[in-house]
Amino acid sequence: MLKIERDILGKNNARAAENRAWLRARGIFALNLVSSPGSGKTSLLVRTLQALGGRVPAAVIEGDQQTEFDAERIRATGAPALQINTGKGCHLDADMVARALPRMALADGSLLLIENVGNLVCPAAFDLGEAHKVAILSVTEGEDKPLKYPDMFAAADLMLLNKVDLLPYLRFDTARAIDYALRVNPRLRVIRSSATSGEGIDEWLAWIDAGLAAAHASARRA
Ligand SMILES: Nc1nc2c(ncn2[C@@H]2O[C@H](COP(=O)(O)OP(=O)(O)O)[C@@H](O)[C@H]2O)c(=O)[nH]1
Ligand SMILES: [Mg+2]
Repeated sequence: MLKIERDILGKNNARAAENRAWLRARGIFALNLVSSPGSGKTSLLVRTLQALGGRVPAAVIEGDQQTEFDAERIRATGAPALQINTGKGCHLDADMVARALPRMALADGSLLLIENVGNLVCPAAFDLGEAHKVAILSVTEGEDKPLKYPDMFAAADLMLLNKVDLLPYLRFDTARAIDYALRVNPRLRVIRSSATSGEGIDEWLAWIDAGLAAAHASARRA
């Protein structure tokens, strides 16, 4: 079992490194959005694309076990989206992304948003070649999730604490949730967000802009 897992992850890491080099050469800033189902990944992406308003070329890879629903929600904003259905699989892997990249006609310097399969466990172990994993935790999930599913929060560089518009209706201790997440990953950046009210979207866009600038600079050096 251990050997099989090592082989699978080793192969995935090699493919992810190829993706990372491919993206770097083109100055493309790629994010891997990970969370449990229903935390608001697609809603945040729609809101983000609307707020960007075409200012930056952006494209989306949607991962779900079944259906094209999320890709259709993205395309309604005018942004291109490619849906990957993983069937029985509980996460995207680097090879799936490698096969998607050349089919997407991505502009140099663009933003690539990858919505992973909703699952707080499997996607943590699989590097896709992204610049950062972004974990979304919604306030309806309970503040204990970073401690129960630490790998995901340890692998992420940013956590969007989403659905904060619902806080008045819940017993959710925001400070405790953030404290738990930081215990697992002291370097984690946290942004409180709401895809519904738009809270935090400016801060999230500023974080994206900084990443895009870094990706562009890195492509110029390459
Ligand atoms: N109140 C509230 N609802 C949200 C927010 N973000 C997403 N939702 C709702 O949560 C549900 C799941 O959202 P979706 O974007 O499909 O989540 P995903 O499975 O992570 O892609 C939908 O009914 C959304 O309307 C938010 O910030 N506030
Ligand atoms: Mg979704």
